[in-house]
Amino acid sequence: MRFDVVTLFPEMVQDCAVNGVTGRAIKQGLVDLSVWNPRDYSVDRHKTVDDRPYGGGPGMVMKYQPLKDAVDQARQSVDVKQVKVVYLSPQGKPIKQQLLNECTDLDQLILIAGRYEGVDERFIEDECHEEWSLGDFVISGGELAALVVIDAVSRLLPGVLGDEESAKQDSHMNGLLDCPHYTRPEVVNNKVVPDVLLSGNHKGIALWRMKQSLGRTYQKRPDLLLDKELTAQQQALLEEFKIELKCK
Ligand code: 4GX
Repeated sequence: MRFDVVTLFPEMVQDCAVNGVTGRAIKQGLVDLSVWNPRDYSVDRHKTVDDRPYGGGPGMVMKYQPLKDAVDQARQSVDVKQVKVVYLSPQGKPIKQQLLNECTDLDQLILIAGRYEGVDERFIEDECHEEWSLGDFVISGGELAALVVIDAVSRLLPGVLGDEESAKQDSHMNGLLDCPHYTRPEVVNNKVVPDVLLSGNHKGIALWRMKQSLGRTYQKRPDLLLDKELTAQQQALLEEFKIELKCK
């Protein structure tokens, strides 16, 4: 899969993406990343990419033309079918795992990382398919949001994670939070590892983990359970969790 980021800070994106899981995916050729600086497409001698807002007020607005030309170059640099252009902003649709899962079918995802107060609305309307948000808070530019998307989508692509670290076990992949994890030693601060995890009973371990996932989701993110159909077995496990909670 191919990612393109349109950004005034291309080094910020490149330098970050070369590390860890995304860096490995790029080296293995499973992911391609290109960056496009609107400043390179500015046509005046000062390389202007922003201007004052119509109607007045503080801050600057990114101009249409340098952004449009940068996106056009990103599009023309590869000949692929499934392309999506996404603008990252606090006005966007909140990013959820499901939205990112759907991106794995794309050939090319072009991410627009804005700076200043925003970009000319006509660019968003006419050149971007969707507008996405990390959440209800403000960061100083879209680069970190683009990096979040690249990281979260890359780890879903076949071959990027090994079988051991498979994304299937992650929180949110099944609409639930992850279960607790333990490693050696068996006792820390007088707390012991739950018996079942030492039992070697794989069926029992799987059931315990599902019960903990359901229980933790119920305790920490009850809103997630409203969107989810539980199986009869899952409902029973959650009821057990609630009873055990009262006994504590
Ligand atoms: N999830 N930002 C975009 C530029 C901007 C300013 C005003 C539209 C209107 C953000 C987020 C985010 C900060 C990226 C402002 N765009 N991006 N930038 N939350 O806060 O993705």
